[in-house]
Amino acid sequence: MMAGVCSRALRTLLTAALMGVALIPGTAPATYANGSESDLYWMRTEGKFAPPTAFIPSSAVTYDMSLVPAGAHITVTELSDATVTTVELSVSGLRPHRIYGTHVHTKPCGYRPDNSGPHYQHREDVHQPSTDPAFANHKNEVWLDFTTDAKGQGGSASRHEWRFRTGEAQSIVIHERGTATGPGKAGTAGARLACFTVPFGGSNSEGV
Ligand SMILES: [Cu+2]
Repeated sequence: MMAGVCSRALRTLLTAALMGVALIPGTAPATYANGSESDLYWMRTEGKFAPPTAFIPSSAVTYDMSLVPAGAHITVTELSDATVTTVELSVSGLRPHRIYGTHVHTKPCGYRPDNSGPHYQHREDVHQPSTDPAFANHKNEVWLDFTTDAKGQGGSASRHEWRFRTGEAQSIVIHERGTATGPGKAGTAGARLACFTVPFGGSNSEGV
């Protein structure tokens, strides 16, 4: 009981701290993480999208500069304890009034859009790519679809009662349209427009 209360207080505190960092203007793109030795893992990382051919490689790669322009910005935070994982995403510099499907994928971004691998799944579907709604759904995967405002800014958040398996969640992929949910197409969201390599934390156990 006490552990629950403490963990909740700590979560609030860390969320405030992460938000505080986010509010500092002019902060250089960087990653902050506390490591994953304990039950608690927090991480905040940001990036500026650049094409895969950029002279200075970026952890944020755009494959379609008309829909995710070079220079667009992304910030991702994760906060997990023994039982709950929350992920928050915010973007700016995208096309206005547009829905972008967005998910956590299993591999880091690469030169090609498919380098980021399939979606991270808590319970893994043996059939990949997985389009069975029993597996490809927002509870078993991390979906972070968002709609941009008039300025091209947007954001979303997810909450799951499980933790990532260590090393198996490594990127955020932004797709061309909102995520489908029907049989045979669940989890699909069109072309992979952009990708951001993210150090999601996890646990060697599956958590609760
Ligand atoms: Cu995806």
